[in-house]
Amino acid sequence: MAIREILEVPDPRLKVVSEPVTEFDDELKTLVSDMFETMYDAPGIGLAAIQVGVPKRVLVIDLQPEDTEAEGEVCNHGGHEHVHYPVKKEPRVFINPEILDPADELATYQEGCLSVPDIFADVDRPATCRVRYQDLEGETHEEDLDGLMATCIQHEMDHLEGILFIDHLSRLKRNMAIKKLKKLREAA
Ligand code: GNR
Ligand code: NI
Repeated sequence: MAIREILEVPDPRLKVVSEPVTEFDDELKTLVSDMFETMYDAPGIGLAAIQVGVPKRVLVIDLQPEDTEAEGEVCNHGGHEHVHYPVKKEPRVFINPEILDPADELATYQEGCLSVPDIFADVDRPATCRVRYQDLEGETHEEDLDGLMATCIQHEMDHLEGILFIDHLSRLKRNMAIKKLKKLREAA
Protein backbone atom coordinates (compact mmCIF):
# COMPACT_ATOMS: atom_id res chain seq x y z
CA MET A 1 0.00 0.00 0.00
CA ALA A 2 1.19 3.50 -0.77
CA ILE A 3 -0.06 7.06 -0.73
CA ARG A 4 0.20 8.44 -4.25
CA GLU A 5 0.57 12.07 -5.30
CA ILE A 6 -2.72 13.81 -6.19
CA LEU A 7 -2.58 15.84 -9.40
CA GLU A 8 -3.81 19.43 -9.16
CA VAL A 9 -5.01 21.99 -11.71
CA PRO A 10 -3.69 22.98 -14.19
CA ASP A 11 -2.13 19.51 -14.73
CA PRO A 12 -3.16 18.55 -18.32
CA ARG A 13 -3.62 14.89 -17.29
CA LEU A 14 -6.80 15.93 -15.41
CA LYS A 15 -8.36 16.65 -18.84
CA VAL A 16 -7.81 13.22 -20.43
CA VAL A 17 -10.66 10.75 -20.97
CA SER A 18 -9.91 7.58 -18.97
CA GLU A 19 -9.86 4.12 -20.59
CA PRO A 20 -12.06 1.15 -19.61
CA VAL A 21 -10.54 -1.51 -17.35
CA THR A 22 -10.16 -4.87 -19.13
CA GLU A 23 -7.86 -6.80 -16.76
CA PHE A 24 -9.17 -7.53 -13.25
CA ASP A 25 -5.72 -8.42 -11.97
CA ASP A 26 -3.39 -7.73 -9.03
CA GLU A 27 -2.23 -4.44 -10.57
CA LEU A 28 -5.86 -3.21 -10.40
CA LYS A 29 -6.18 -4.36 -6.75
CA THR A 30 -2.97 -2.48 -5.85
CA LEU A 31 -4.23 0.65 -7.63
CA VAL A 32 -7.54 0.50 -5.71
CA SER A 33 -5.89 -0.05 -2.33
CA ASP A 34 -3.46 2.83 -3.00
CA MET A 35 -6.40 5.03 -4.04
CA PHE A 36 -8.20 4.31 -0.73
CA GLU A 37 -5.06 5.07 1.25
CA THR A 38 -4.54 8.32 -0.70
CA MET A 39 -8.21 9.35 -0.31
CA TYR A 40 -8.33 8.69 3.48
CA ASP A 41 -5.02 10.51 3.96
CA ALA A 42 -6.09 13.61 1.98
CA PRO A 43 -8.82 13.40 3.39
CA GLY A 44 -11.61 13.16 0.84
CA ILE A 45 -14.84 11.22 0.23
CA GLY A 46 -14.03 10.09 -3.32
CA LEU A 47 -11.15 9.70 -5.77
CA ALA A 48 -10.85 8.91 -9.49
CA ALA A 49 -7.76 7.04 -10.76
CA ILE A 50 -6.78 9.94 -13.03
CA GLN A 51 -6.32 12.09 -9.90
CA VAL A 52 -3.29 9.89 -9.12
CA GLY A 53 -2.25 9.98 -12.80
CA VAL A 54 -3.74 6.63 -13.90
CA PRO A 55 -6.13 7.10 -16.88
CA LYS A 56 -8.38 4.11 -16.06
CA ARG A 57 -12.11 4.06 -15.33
CA VAL A 58 -11.77 3.35 -11.60
CA LEU A 59 -13.44 5.24 -8.72
CA VAL A 60 -13.30 4.81 -4.98
CA ILE A 61 -15.84 6.44 -2.64
CA ASP A 62 -16.29 6.42 1.14
CA LEU A 63 -18.78 8.98 2.46
CA GLN A 64 -17.58 8.14 6.00
CA PRO A 65 -20.96 8.82 7.65
CA GLU A 66 -21.25 9.49 11.38
CA ASP A 67 -22.12 6.29 13.25
CA THR A 68 -25.05 7.55 15.36
CA GLU A 69 -25.56 4.02 16.78
CA ALA A 70 -22.16 4.24 18.45
CA GLU A 71 -21.39 6.12 21.65
CA GLY A 72 -20.93 9.82 20.89
CA GLU A 73 -18.75 12.32 22.69
CA VAL A 74 -20.54 15.38 24.06
CA CYS A 75 -18.70 18.51 23.09
CA ASN A 76 -19.37 21.99 24.42
CA HIS A 77 -17.67 25.07 23.10
CA GLY A 78 -19.09 28.58 23.13
CA GLY A 79 -22.09 27.30 25.13
CA HIS A 80 -23.27 25.29 22.11
CA GLU A 81 -23.56 21.63 22.99
CA HIS A 82 -23.35 18.95 20.33
CA VAL A 83 -22.32 15.33 19.99
CA HIS A 84 -19.44 13.94 17.93
CA TYR A 85 -19.89 10.37 16.69
CA PRO A 86 -17.12 8.20 15.32
CA VAL A 87 -17.25 7.76 11.52
CA LYS A 88 -18.18 4.47 9.89
CA LYS A 89 -15.90 3.23 7.11
CA GLU A 90 -17.95 2.32 4.03
CA PRO A 91 -15.39 1.80 1.22
CA ARG A 92 -16.94 1.42 -2.24
CA VAL A 93 -15.21 0.61 -5.54
CA PHE A 94 -16.76 1.34 -8.95
CA ILE A 95 -15.01 0.00 -12.07
CA ASN A 96 -16.18 1.03 -15.56
CA PRO A 97 -19.16 2.89 -14.03
CA GLU A 98 -22.08 4.15 -16.14
CA ILE A 99 -24.77 6.58 -14.99
CA LEU A 100 -28.33 5.49 -15.86
CA ASP A 101 -31.66 7.31 -15.41
CA PRO A 102 -30.44 10.64 -14.04
CA ALA A 103 -33.44 12.42 -12.44
CA ASP A 104 -34.84 15.64 -13.91
CA GLU A 105 -34.93 17.01 -10.39
CA LEU A 106 -31.65 18.68 -9.41
CA ALA A 107 -29.91 18.84 -6.05
CA THR A 108 -27.33 21.45 -5.04
CA TYR A 109 -24.27 20.59 -2.98
CA GLN A 110 -21.28 22.68 -2.08
CA GLU A 111 -18.53 20.71 -3.82
CA GLY A 112 -14.80 20.61 -3.41
CA CYS A 113 -12.14 18.58 -5.21
CA LEU A 114 -8.78 17.26 -4.09
CA SER A 115 -7.40 18.38 -7.48
CA VAL A 116 -8.73 21.95 -6.95
CA PRO A 117 -7.64 22.44 -3.32
CA ASP A 118 -9.35 24.95 -1.00
CA ILE A 119 -12.01 25.97 -3.54
CA PHE A 120 -15.68 25.25 -2.79
CA ALA A 121 -18.73 26.10 -4.89
CA ASP A 122 -22.37 25.10 -5.29
CA VAL A 123 -23.02 22.70 -8.18
CA ASP A 124 -26.46 21.49 -9.38
CA ARG A 125 -26.69 17.88 -10.52
CA PRO A 126 -29.47 15.29 -10.97
CA ALA A 127 -30.69 14.49 -7.44
CA THR A 128 -30.85 10.71 -8.02
CA CYS A 129 -29.46 8.28 -10.56
CA ARG A 130 -28.73 4.62 -11.14
CA VAL A 131 -25.16 3.34 -11.54
CA ARG A 132 -24.02 0.22 -13.38
CA TYR A 133 -20.47 -0.82 -12.51
CA GLN A 134 -18.11 -3.74 -12.13
CA ASP A 135 -16.43 -4.83 -8.90
CA LEU A 136 -12.79 -5.91 -8.44
CA GLU A 137 -13.69 -9.40 -9.70
CA GLY A 138 -15.34 -8.01 -12.86
CA GLU A 139 -18.91 -8.82 -11.73
CA THR A 140 -21.52 -6.30 -12.91
CA HIS A 141 -23.90 -4.60 -10.42
CA GLU A 142 -26.60 -1.91 -10.55
CA GLU A 143 -27.68 0.36 -7.73
CA ASP A 144 -29.98 3.36 -7.17
CA LEU A 145 -28.25 6.34 -5.59
CA ASP A 146 -29.45 9.53 -3.92
CA GLY A 147 -28.21 12.30 -1.65
CA LEU A 148 -24.47 12.87 -1.32
CA MET A 149 -23.72 9.48 -2.92
CA ALA A 150 -25.51 10.49 -6.16
CA THR A 151 -23.63 13.82 -6.21
CA CYS A 152 -20.28 12.23 -5.41
CA ILE A 153 -20.51 9.53 -8.10
CA GLN A 154 -21.41 12.16 -10.71
CA HIS A 155 -18.44 14.31 -9.60
CA GLU A 156 -16.16 11.25 -9.90
CA MET A 157 -17.68 10.20 -13.28
CA ASP A 158 -16.83 13.69 -14.57
CA HIS A 159 -13.15 13.05 -13.73
CA LEU A 160 -13.26 10.00 -16.05
CA GLU A 161 -14.29 12.37 -18.87
CA GLY A 162 -11.65 14.98 -17.98
CA ILE A 163 -14.21 17.34 -16.41
CA LEU A 164 -13.77 19.18 -13.07
CA PHE A 165 -16.53 20.62 -10.86
CA ILE A 166 -15.34 24.16 -11.68
CA ASP A 167 -16.22 23.42 -15.34
CA HIS A 168 -19.89 23.46 -14.21
CA LEU A 169 -19.61 27.06 -12.93
CA SER A 170 -20.28 30.21 -14.94
CA ARG A 171 -17.15 31.62 -16.60
CA LEU A 172 -17.14 34.46 -14.07
CA LYS A 173 -17.29 32.13 -11.07
CA ARG A 174 -14.72 29.74 -12.58
CA ASN A 175 -12.30 32.61 -13.19
CA MET A 176 -12.86 33.83 -9.62
CA ALA A 177 -12.13 30.32 -8.31
CA ILE A 178 -8.91 30.02 -10.38
CA LYS A 179 -7.76 33.48 -9.23
CA LYS A 180 -8.41 32.53 -5.60
CA LEU A 181 -6.44 29.29 -6.04
CA LYS A 182 -3.46 31.23 -7.52
CA LYS A 183 -3.57 33.71 -4.61
CA LEU A 184 -3.68 30.89 -2.03
CA ARG A 185 -0.67 29.24 -3.71
CA GLU A 186 1.31 32.49 -3.74
CA ALA A 187 0.56 32.96 -0.03
CA ALA A 188 1.76 29.42 0.77
O1 GNR B 1 -13.62 15.04 -0.95
C1 GNR B 1 -14.46 15.41 -1.78
N1 GNR B 1 -15.60 16.00 -1.34
C2 GNR B 1 -16.69 16.27 -2.17
C3 GNR B 1 -17.69 17.10 -1.68
C4 GNR B 1 -18.81 17.38 -2.46
C5 GNR B 1 -18.92 16.83 -3.72
C6 GNR B 1 -17.93 16.02 -4.23
C7 GNR B 1 -16.81 15.73 -3.46
S1 GNR B 1 -15.58 14.68 -4.08
C8 GNR B 1 -14.17 15.27 -3.22
C9 GNR B 1 -12.96 14.38 -3.51
C10 GNR B 1 -12.59 14.49 -4.97
O2 GNR B 1 -11.99 15.39 -5.46
N2 GNR B 1 -13.00 13.52 -5.74
O3 GNR B 1 -12.77 13.54 -7.07
NI1 NI C 1 -12.69 15.67 -7.58
